Amino acid sequence: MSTLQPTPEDKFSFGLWTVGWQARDPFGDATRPEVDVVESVHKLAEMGAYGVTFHDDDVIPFGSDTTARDERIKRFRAALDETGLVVPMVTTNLFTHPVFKEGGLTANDREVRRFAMRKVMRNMDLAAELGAKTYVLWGGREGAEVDVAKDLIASLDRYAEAIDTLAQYSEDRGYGLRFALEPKPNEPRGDIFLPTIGHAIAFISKLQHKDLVGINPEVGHEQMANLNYTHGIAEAIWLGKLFHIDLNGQHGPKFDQDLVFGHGDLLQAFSTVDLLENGGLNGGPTYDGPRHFDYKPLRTEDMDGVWRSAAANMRTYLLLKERAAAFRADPEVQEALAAAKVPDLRTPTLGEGGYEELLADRSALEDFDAETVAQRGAGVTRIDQLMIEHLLGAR
Ligand SMILES: [Mn+2]
Repeated sequence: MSTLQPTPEDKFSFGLWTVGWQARDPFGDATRPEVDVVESVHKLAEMGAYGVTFHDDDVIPFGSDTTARDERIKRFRAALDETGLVVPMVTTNLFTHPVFKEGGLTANDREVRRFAMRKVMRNMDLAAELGAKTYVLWGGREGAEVDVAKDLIASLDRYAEAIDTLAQYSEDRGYGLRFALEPKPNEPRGDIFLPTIGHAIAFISKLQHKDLVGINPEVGHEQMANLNYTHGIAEAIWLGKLFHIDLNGQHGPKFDQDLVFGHGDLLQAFSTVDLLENGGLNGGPTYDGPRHFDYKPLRTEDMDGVWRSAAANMRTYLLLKERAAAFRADPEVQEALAAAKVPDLRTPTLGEGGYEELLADRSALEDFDAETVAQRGAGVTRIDQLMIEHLLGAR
């Protein structure tokens, strides 16, 4: 079906660090050569992506002088102009250089914190220049291995100070950026601050610029914490805080696998796509931002495998979108959902008479037959199997 050919309307975007990953891991050296960002931009555009995202250091090597920096940016911009790819999101690398080993925005060392803040601000200038709308902050080194070697309360003060400062800077310069915090429970730090969607959203509620700050949840990061990604983004959508998403795959709680989207927990990938595409009030989309892939091509692969993995992310998303649409359109599914009272959950529990009417309703308590009602099956297994049958192409 033609719908499986990615087009810019699908809003697929990739981090330059994904296809550019040379596959160095804690136990082994790189298995692939360096990839020129210009080549990545062209390849991704040919494959039907609409955007690329980057950390400052992905485009401009750490420590470049102004001349080298300008030259790198010029080449990158030319590739964007040639291909029509957009830059919807930009982020900062506050984790690779050893200077950030004890933290960036929350390092104990104030000099490091001030450098980290300047590094973000400089890259925000570039983000705005390239038309980015979202600025992601993943605090990979914001955390600790030794709890008492960190003032945990002061860390949150400094984190909030940094994010409010960055938001103020964007406002003062007219950049119009929105900020998206990316939770992760651990790795590279033993424990990372703002470890889950819930922690991040609660943190945002204390910020001065809370309206400008939302989240960028990543599939594998929630699943590393044994949490349900679809439930997590549902809450973010409900709160108006799903500013961006990072799609990838993960097989349960273990190290961060960064697999291709759908190549980990496929059933949860299905419910994620179904929520994003069909979870709105009238069965429409709940999220209109980029479908951004943040994954790592397997270390076993050569460059051919890298480009195949990039295509696999988009094709898997489109396949799941197609299966989810077929599932929703199936009359037997609709009937099973109705039998399980799924649509009824949208009806408010109270009637127009409020709780007074509820108190006066004897059928709600005095005459309520809990024993009989408890005997009704909920009809969930039927729905589960119908989903599996659609996913396996049996319907
Ligand atoms: Mn990510």
